[in-house]
Amino acid sequence: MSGEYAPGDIESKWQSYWEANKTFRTSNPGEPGFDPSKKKYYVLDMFPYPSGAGLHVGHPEGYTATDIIARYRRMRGYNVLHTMGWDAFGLPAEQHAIDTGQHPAVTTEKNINNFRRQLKMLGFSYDWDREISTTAPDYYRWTQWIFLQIYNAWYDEKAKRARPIAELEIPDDVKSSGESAVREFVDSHRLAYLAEVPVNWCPALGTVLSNEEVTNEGRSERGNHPVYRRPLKQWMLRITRYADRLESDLAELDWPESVKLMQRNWIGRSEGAQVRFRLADHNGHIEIFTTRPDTLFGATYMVLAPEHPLVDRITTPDRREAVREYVAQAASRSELDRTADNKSKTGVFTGAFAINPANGEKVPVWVADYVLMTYGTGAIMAVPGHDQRDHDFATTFDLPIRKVVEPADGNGTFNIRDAAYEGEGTAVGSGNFDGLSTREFKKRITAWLEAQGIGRGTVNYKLRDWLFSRQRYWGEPFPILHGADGRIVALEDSELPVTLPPMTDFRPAVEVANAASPVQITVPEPPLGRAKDWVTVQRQGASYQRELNTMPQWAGSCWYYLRFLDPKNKTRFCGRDAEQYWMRSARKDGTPHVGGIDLYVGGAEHAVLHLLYARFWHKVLFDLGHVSTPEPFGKLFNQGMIRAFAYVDARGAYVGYDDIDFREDGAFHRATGEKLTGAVEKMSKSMKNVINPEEVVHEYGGDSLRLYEMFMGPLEASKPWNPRDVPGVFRFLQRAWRLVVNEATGELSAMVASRDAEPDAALERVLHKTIRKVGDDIDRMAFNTAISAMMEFVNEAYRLKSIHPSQAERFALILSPFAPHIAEELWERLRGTMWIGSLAYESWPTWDAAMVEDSQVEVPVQVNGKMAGKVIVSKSADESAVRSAALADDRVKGRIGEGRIVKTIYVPGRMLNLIVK
Ligand code: ANZ
Repeated sequence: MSGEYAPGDIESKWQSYWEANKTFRTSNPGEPGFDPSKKKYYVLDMFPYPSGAGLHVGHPEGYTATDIIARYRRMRGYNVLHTMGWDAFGLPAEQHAIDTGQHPAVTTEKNINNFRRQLKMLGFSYDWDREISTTAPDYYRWTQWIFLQIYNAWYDEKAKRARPIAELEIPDDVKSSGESAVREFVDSHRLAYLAEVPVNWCPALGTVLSNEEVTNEGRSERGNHPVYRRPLKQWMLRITRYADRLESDLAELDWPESVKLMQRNWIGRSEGAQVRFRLADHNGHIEIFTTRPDTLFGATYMVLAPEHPLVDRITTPDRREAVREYVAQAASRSELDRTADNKSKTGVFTGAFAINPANGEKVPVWVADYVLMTYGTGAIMAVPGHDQRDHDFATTFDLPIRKVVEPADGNGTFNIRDAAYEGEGTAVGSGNFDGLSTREFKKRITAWLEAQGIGRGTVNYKLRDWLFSRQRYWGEPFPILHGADGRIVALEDSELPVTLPPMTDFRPAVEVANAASPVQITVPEPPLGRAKDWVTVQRQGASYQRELNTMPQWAGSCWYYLRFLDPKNKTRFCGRDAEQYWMRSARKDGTPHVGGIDLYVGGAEHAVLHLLYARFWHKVLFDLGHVSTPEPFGKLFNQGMIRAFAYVDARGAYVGYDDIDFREDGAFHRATGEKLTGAVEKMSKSMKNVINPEEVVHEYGGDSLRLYEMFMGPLEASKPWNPRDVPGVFRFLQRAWRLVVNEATGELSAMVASRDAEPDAALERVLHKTIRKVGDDIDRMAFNTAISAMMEFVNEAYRLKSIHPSQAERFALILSPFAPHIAEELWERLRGTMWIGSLAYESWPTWDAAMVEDSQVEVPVQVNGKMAGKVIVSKSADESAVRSAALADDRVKGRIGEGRIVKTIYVPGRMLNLIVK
């Protein structure tokens, strides 16, 4: 073999070796090769959606990080589970299939093959025998099974957990009302239910979208199409029942605080009180929800949501027409639009009044669309002095504004006429409660309201139930049948999977709006409706229709980490032993950890939805006894976004890298010679700054790509790709190679000393430090600094022009998690005939405390309290030794000048201060 560093050759050699020998195959408990004495480590990547474009540089970023950790942990003696699969259902696959005229199954398979090939080029140590795709019937069979678990469960508020629907107690009065009443009662408790709800209908995509898939501008995240509100019968999952647990269990998780905060905001827990206002001229009352019961004395009017059931009843005859008109008009606006932060508020007076329970005042009741029926009680007490929305409204309609909270800092310039004061402070204008702090007031008034029987403390959540139907073809079919009488029948487990019918025309019925034909906001039948043979099912003599919607893309990714544990299991979603081994973890004190996956790495864009939905499914499975931990992802890490320089010419047109000549003094257009301006941007085709990882691999090798992505900066940071830096890490690998291999002969290089020689002691010290640093840095996920340390080690070895084989071997071992191919090759060449096989399960090299202890310290020296210089002294040096070292230093000498030292203050190892007169 020739001796040059040829990544292409050695990388394909080792990839074939790992594949042929199943080097990274991982055994489950009970399987041959399983070692029960080892601890487990489950490190998971967010699996990719296999797009037609192939891998982008963001994928290898997180995947290299987890691969480093997986390889490192193996060497540290753990059983490591490290897997990869495909999140392959969903809109883009289908959109692509529609654009190209190919069936989504065909496109998806092609894309998966391409992704797999590209990932293998990077040498990731996945157990490929565990590969899964959410689109495979033997996978989605279990997605359907979990849906049935959810469908066949209800939430027991007392026990605070889900229970099988069979255990739901039916009240006697329901029982006595007959079978259909019982069925209705049961259905209304299921965690999956059908409901007519206002949905986000996107005609251009031909589907309903979840709130999360709609932008603040009311357009689809995907494709930026207009989205309309309309009512539709949809499958909903009762995630709201889990709001409190989803919120409170966050505290236990080792996640970035920013992600926890986003989830908390999404769940939107708010503590407050429900208060009844008696109607002045009717029987009955209006119940409101407020987070500020302490402002009750400042409530000068009330507002009902336009959809509130009381609106019709209390509106006085003279106001009826105006109110009806307003309510009709409000119905066409989306919630988003209604709650948008804007000063212009609309509304109408109902003619009715209610009584403020705090002071007995009569307050007018209005209808306004800034109050939503879907939050709290759908009615509010309006406190314009202390709520800006109410302030805007009161200003518009000339309603009284009253100050009942004085800012604590006594801000004298504050004027309640100009704006609401929303902060806390001291109560004023509140009768007996005056002078109380906001917090104290809240407590007292809530107790008072409770004592009066007109209110109570409550908690509300912003979280809504999860809309779970999509009107598309390329998704999991529901295991649900509809009877002719409207009855819903869930399939039995034995009837799964319900596979997608093969269709040639799977396009959604889309509408494109234009001036000539405005969109029709009626929802056409989903594409599955056209698979006539599939749709109708005969069962026990009756005819049923299959559910025509499919599940959203989130479904498959809600539980894939569980299937990885036991992907071939034919009788369960995953085996119990496998689940308990890989998911259960103990804290240092032996108590179980909330979540079983030891490390989950992915982009911050999944902070809310995927992670929240998966936690919800996991908790349902936990409640039903199918999994053994209450949380799936114990530790989460978000990688930063990789961006890249985009270059424009003087006209502002983007210029691609291929047309650029990069020189010392800047970037120049190859053809015109024009100097270009560059700025760091998100990678995008339109800005011509997309880096194709495959091209980088072809030019420099997979090891260099891995190393570069880890060397760019801290993993969590957003950072720009710099094409000119890739050769830098390539050269480091080449130097490491030449340290060991003679390029001309392919033999070991002359720098590799004889095995019989004594290893150089100074290099040995540097090596021990490097081993410690690289290990610590991997634990901290600070890969860039680990790489710097290895670079320094190589420099040191070059300086000495000699390295002992045992030192080179240990270097290869610590390099191996980062650049596994070259490390395997160096290891093999160093071990020579002593060795056959991979280094993947070698022990991580050890370091000696004595070897890494620094024997010298740097002590700052001050003269009269001002920094004068530094001296390097032995750790054991005493005051007089440090002082003489200081007096020998030119800068210190200069500072002392003609002066006389009258006092010496020495803090051992930290500081020397010379007092001079
Ligand atoms: C009186 C009040 C006084 C309020 C004050 C706030 C400040 P969060 O924190 O988001 O939960 N509200 C209640 N139900 C509503 C609905 N269905 N639609 C629109 N607004 C509603 O917000 C709770 C506050 O939002 C409640 O507290 C209520 O206004 C309003 F100085 O009540 B507050």
